[in-house]
Amino acid sequence: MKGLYTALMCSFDEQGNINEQGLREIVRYNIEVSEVDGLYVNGSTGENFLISTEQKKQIFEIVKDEVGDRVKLMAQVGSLNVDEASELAQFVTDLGYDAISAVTPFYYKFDFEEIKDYYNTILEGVDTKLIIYSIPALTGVSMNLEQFGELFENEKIIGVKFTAPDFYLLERLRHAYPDKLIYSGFDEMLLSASVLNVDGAIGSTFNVNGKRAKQIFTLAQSGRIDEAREIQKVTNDLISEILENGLYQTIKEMLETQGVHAGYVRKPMKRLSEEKLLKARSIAEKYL
Ligand code: NGF
Repeated sequence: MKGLYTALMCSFDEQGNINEQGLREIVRYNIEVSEVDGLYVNGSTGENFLISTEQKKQIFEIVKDEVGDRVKLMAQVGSLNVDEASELAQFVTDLGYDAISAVTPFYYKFDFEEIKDYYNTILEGVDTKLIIYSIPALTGVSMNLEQFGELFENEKIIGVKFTAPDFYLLERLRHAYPDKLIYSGFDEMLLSASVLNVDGAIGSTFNVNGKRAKQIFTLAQSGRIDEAREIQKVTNDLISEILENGLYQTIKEMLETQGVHAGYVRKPMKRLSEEKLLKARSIAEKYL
């Protein structure tokens, strides 16, 4: 399960319906052009929190059908509705996904016992292994070393997608849990995380920058830090431009320039203005 996973985008049409062909094209682009090791399906980048349970299932099915066994697949099933999360965990297990992942429960101020119960409930009755999805900036949920340790006591919890700029905690986690899988979640910090010996990374910008990301990771693993730093610099120039123009919308438009029908974002996300569309195309021309 180690390596680089694209946090997969989903293609939606103007009405917000799933564009199956577009989604299949995004999958193929990631596997055949970017050559990533796996796909992280229905995460933030997949606009997961904006779609219905049926749409989530449809996306899981289409992606598995398109991928087959070509790359590893992780399914983000986390939800404020634990019943939905459990249902999706069972659904993707039946489809043959390699692992599930679940975002920490958010919005309400859940205490740690509640968070632990959430994970154990999702895992009841399914054999699939789980990666915790920790993203404090969006969920407001920060966990410390001991709390991660308590979650890891459940042997089905095999790792964490660590999307935080806390390198002290990352180093402590790596040291304390050498057998757990740690994935870096911020693409702009991939080199720094790789130096701390993470097992892989999961990122939105890999949809268009997967090759560079893989180079950074591979070079860092073999100690070629100066070369990795050069590529992280170009990557961060690209990420800065993407973030300034609108993250998911810009990545979608960049994919469109490559003949991949990535489509539109779902409301309440807004579409790019004409000016920003042109900017997205010029970013693609510069970096792809
Ligand atoms: O999009 C976000 C929100 N984070 C992603 C990634 O951690 C999300 C990250 O790649 C993800 O994996 C998912 O879809 O669930 C950033 O977009 C990137 O580093 C640019 O900041 O923070």
